Amino acid sequence: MKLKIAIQKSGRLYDDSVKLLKDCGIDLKNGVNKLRTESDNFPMEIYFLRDDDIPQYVEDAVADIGIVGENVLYENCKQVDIVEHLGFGKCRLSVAVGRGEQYTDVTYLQGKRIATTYPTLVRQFLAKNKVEADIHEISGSVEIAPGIGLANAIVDLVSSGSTLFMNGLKEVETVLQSQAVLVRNKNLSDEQQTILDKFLFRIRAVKRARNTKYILLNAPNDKLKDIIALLPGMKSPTVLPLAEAGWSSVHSVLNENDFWDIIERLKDAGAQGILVVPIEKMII
Ligand code: PRT
Ligand code: ZN
Repeated sequence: MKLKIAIQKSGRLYDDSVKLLKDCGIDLKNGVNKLRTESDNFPMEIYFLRDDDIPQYVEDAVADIGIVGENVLYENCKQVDIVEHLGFGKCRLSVAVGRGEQYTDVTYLQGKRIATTYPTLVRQFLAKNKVEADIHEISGSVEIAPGIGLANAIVDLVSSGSTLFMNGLKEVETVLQSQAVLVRNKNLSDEQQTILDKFLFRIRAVKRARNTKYILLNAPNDKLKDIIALLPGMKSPTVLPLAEAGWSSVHSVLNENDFWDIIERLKDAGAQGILVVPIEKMII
């Protein structure tokens, strides 16, 4: 028995999806063919597909699980379960209008023409905001639609915002925040679910490690109390004596989000020789 996972064949999610498998210790056989491969050391078969097809394949149990952007998943409205947010492929689906437009709120869109590749999500957004507009579905290069007079506004994915900027547009509303998620078929067998649980255990250890750093520092013993108060640690920090009397080495873990803030406070509290190193896996 092997768990079948569908990932993007090429594109923005490909590298991070393959890296996630690798970081989970799942080796892929190379060069089998471009559509599918399998792992030698984990009961998994990997299918490489277009991202738009992944929700359907998982709903139909052609694949048991899949990695896909929430934007694609919600647009397609397929019956699958989200089992984990993966923290990559982050972007937002936004409304954008010409930079010179006077935009105050969503009523601006009333009676306007909106170009998008996400008609379902746009329809839901307009209904929620009680606005009626004409949705013009196009299959790509949405950002050029206002410039060529095809639409007054667009709804498209944005990450850095440079595509909008280069096309003379400004972002005015967020329809959806999106990232890659792991989805699963609703009717997995017990055996399939057991493999998925093993995979999930590894994913969570990898995700936790990515969000955490290991920190080592030296501290004079009379400052230890203040310094330890700043460092939660997994249970509590490790404190070891240095060869030089009156000094200790303190080891702990730090959350990526609090990182700079805590480093500054540690320095102010008297910490010296601060080293910060990545963690590969983190099991709690
Ligand atoms: O061939 P296939 O159908 O599998 O791939 P695709 O071309 O449909 O998708 P792909 O590879 O472009 O994107 C896959 C997924 O990556 C998307 O469904 C999103 O979940 C996620 N993602 C994250 C993005 C972006 N960021 C993103 N910036 N997808 C697309 N973009 C595009 C956006 O459409 C716009 O054209 O990048 C441009 C904007 O980028 P900025 O940085 O200029 O704002
Ligand atoms: Zn696609």
